[in-house]
Amino acid sequence: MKLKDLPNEGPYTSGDRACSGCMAANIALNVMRIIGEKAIVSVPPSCMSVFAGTFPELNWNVPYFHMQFANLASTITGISRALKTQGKDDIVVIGFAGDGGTGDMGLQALSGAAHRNENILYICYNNEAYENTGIQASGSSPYGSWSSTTPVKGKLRGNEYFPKDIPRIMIAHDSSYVATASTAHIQDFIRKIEKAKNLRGFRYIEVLSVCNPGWRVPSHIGPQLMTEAVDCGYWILFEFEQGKLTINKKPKFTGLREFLSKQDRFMHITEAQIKEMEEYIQRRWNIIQKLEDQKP
Ligand SMILES: Cc1ncc(C[n+]2csc(CCOP(=O)(O)OP(=O)(O)O)c2C)c(N)n1
Ligand SMILES: [Mg+2]
Repeated sequence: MKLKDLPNEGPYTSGDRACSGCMAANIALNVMRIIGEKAIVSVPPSCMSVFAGTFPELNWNVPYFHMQFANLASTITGISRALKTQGKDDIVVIGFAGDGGTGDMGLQALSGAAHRNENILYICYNNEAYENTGIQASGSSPYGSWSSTTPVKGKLRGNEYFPKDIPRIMIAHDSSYVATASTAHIQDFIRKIEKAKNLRGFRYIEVLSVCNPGWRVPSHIGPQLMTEAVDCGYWILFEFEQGKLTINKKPKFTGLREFLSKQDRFMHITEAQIKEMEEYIQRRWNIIQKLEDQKP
């Protein structure tokens, strides 16, 4: 489907309380424009649960469930199995969670669901921190980034760890479908959500999600940053299906410095840290390229 063919609105309605320019809201809106009304949605504690999912002001025009932080994948597994028992095969059961709810707190339930190939679509909007509770670092926070738990003070230069690679963890489960995406690459995004809608079994899509207060950036800059993230290799667009990985866009490997310099969470970053990030990007690229070369 082309962007122009999508309905202007979907079952994620306008009037949420997300920050201006929030890419997580943009992801919810666009996923639901593609999936349509035959869906059941569930969101654990996160920005998305706060800005769109507090009764009686829900933005979801489909059945919606909120649960505890660690058990999104188990919750949607239960919903999916109940639908199967009822003989209903045309409803997409979707979980949306942040990176903390996915790669840290929710990883155990997520791993179990992937291992059992549950019939669910799990979408992680990765804004690279526990943003909702005041910008604490998560396992997905980038190296060198400032957060309220990775301060910049004296010898402390922000986050000392490199992010864990959740899509690769999901690939290791040999899941039915795993993809990374960005709404700034909208045609690729539409294709992946459509594909996931039509597939059955465990599907995982991780979407980069700029957070203006967390990344310390102005509210208009999200799409530009996500474009730059793909160009410099910071965010690699790929998909894994039936044991085969495909890279969807080869990075140019230029512009990392400019990408970082636009975000005040990296305001303090040193030359040595930039070099370490460049090396990390290259290391990860080499691993993903090797996965692409592997035969299913
Ligand atoms: C067991 C438990 N621990 C902590 C919290 C508090 N809490 C609510 S949302 C949140 C952060 C969620 O981070 P993430 O999943 O990345 O979503 P984001 O806020 O970035 O959208 C935390 C720590 C909670 N609700 N439950
Ligand atoms: Mg987050």
